[in-house]
Amino acid sequence: MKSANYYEVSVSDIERYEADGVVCLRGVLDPSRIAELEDAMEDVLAHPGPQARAGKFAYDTFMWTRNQAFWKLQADSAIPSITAQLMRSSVSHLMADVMFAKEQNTPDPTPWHQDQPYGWYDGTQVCSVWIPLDRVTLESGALEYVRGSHRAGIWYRPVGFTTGENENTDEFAPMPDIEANRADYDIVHFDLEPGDALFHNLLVLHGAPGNSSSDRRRRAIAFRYAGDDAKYAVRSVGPKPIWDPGIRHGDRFGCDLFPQVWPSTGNVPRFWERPSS
Ligand SMILES: O=C(O)CCC(=O)C(=O)O
Repeated sequence: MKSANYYEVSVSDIERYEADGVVCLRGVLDPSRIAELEDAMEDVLAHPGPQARAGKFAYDTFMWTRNQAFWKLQADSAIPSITAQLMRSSVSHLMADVMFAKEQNTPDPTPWHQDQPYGWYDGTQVCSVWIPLDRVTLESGALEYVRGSHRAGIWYRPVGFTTGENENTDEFAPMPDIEANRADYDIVHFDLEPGDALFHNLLVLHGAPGNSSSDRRRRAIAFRYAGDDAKYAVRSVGPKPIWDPGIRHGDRFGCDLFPQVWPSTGNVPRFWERPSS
């Protein structure tokens, strides 16, 4: 079943997500929604937020608190319902959004990493969606995954996206050099069209080559979600939420900065009216 706000995920796709740590769903967003997100991304690139990085490999985060198009995807699309089904969770909370724009002829790789050690969420029901706005191939920087790597349950140190270096912490295991030992890993990638989306577990190892295409940008927007068993985690390293969320380590989600998006509560956060601080 597919409707504006609901997409029934097949059992085989849920099982693939659980086994591989990633599943590709085709045609989950229609062209008008992709066009809205393209406009929104250009707006964010022109007006970067406090945690943004500019340049040919640009990124930004918490765009949904400033631009309604990113919130609209939560309130009025099938994406939150898909994440709840994949996590086998009764709810889905929005934890963060991140956009990645790799312009053509940009050699910068996305280093191999897991998302969860960078994030403020403990638990196993944690999921990301990666939504490309351009056709994506390996040449233009498709995401690559170490299939099934989330199942080992090992948390690796966050790696600086600009430095490629492990964060200095004993909290997590050192990140192995996957790129230098690719043959030892079961690495997969997906060629994507706008409208397709990749859903991955936040512990699966992934990275991406640079964009060596001479005529194709590689723009994508990712959203992170947490389900029933997830709790807020304050970490010593890695990025922090854009504001103090007003909850404490070990608390359940559901506050203004981490709202429930499935099932929809109908609440409309008004962050985009918040004065800048
Ligand atoms: O798009 C990229 O280069 C990185 C994306 C990523 O690592 C993620 O969404 O977790």
